[in-house]
Amino acid sequence: MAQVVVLMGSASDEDRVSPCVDVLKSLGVSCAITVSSAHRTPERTEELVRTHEAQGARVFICAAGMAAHLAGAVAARTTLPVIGIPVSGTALGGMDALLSTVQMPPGFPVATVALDTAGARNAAWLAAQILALSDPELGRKIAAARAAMRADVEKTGEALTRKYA
Ligand code: RP5
Repeated sequence: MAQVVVLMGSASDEDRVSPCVDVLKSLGVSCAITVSSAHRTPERTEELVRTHEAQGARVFICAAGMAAHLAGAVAARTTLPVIGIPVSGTALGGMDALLSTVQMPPGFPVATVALDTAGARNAAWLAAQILALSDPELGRKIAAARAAMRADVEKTGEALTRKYA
């Protein structure tokens, strides 16, 4: 059973989305990842939502570029939280995907993160934080990871200070 389901609109999105899976795995969160398009495979998208929800998935993460309707299409079919990652790469620089993902009608939210890999990482962190509401051990892992990030900033900051002293 996957706690988090990661869908992307095309295999061409993979490089931008894969850091999401790395973060989920580092936190021990089980996930399933596949390709489905809101436009090219609407029936597959619907079936994936139905199947994973029935199997106990708790959060969907959806990444897409261009007219990025995948997250919205999933949000229309589930009451589970849906996180959207807009993918860049078009002449519009990703603004098309950002607006398509974020501008959902009231009642059907998509928690939209930043574009591309930065957003992919935060989608995983946000999904983990949602799961941690009912999983204190996961909450402790998230807190420990943040402590490590703080320590790293302090260490690199001090190294930089020494370099220019
Ligand atoms: C979107 O169209 C996909 O998410 C991808 O970002 C973009 C281009 O898809 P391909 O033509 O590369 O398959 O639906």
